[in-house]
Amino acid sequence: MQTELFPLDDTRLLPDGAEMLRAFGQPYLADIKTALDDVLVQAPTRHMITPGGHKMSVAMTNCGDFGWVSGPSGYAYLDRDPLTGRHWPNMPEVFMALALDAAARAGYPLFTPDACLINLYVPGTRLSLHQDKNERDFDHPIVSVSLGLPATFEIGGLKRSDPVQLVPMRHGDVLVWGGPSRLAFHGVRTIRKGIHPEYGAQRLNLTFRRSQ
Ligand code: MD3
Ligand code: FE
Repeated sequence: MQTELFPLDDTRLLPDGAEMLRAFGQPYLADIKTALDDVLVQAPTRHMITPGGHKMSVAMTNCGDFGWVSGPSGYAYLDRDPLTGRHWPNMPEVFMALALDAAARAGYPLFTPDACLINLYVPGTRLSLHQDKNERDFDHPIVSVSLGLPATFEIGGLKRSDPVQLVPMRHGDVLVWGGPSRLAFHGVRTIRKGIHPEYGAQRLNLTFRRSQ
């Protein structure tokens, strides 16, 4: 049973096509931590530069066949890490297993991600409202897994000016969005101070995508 401490936790108001799977990652979390530590050694997180010339407060890296990168000349999915010139680390089996399991549960049994973007937040960090539209085919959903400190997602509509809904995300929660919600504006509110028993003063988010 889930304890309801958060007054704004009304996931019935999620956009059509978005599905919240509370604590769905739980059985995978121990193996995910081990695999993630290994990925982060091979491809450390870094603060990418936006096309507007700003340094992102969220630190990012990737695993899988392709990785999302941002730089002064724009956004792209690349098969190599520009920092090392090497291929991104392989997608760990436990990552893939969780992504496929969650997508199937949400009604996307054919989803096969080729990219996993790893976002690292420390308290004070936020991700401003944006759309994920650098993938080739928006028919594929995206699967998001939250780890460590809690966060509040802002979920809007298809226009930047649409009102946003606030949805809390906690360690082990999984959100799948596709169909009519695939291009919804979204962001992550400033992470509050705290210490997570496994991740310390950090939040990590995995987003599984089909980039090509
Ligand atoms: C879209 N990452 O990497 S997805 C990203 O917590 C990104 O780091 C978030 O946005 C993070 O591009 C996790 C947030 C999200 C939540 C709900 C949505 C995106 C959504 C609902 C509909 C569409
Ligand atoms: Fe996004």
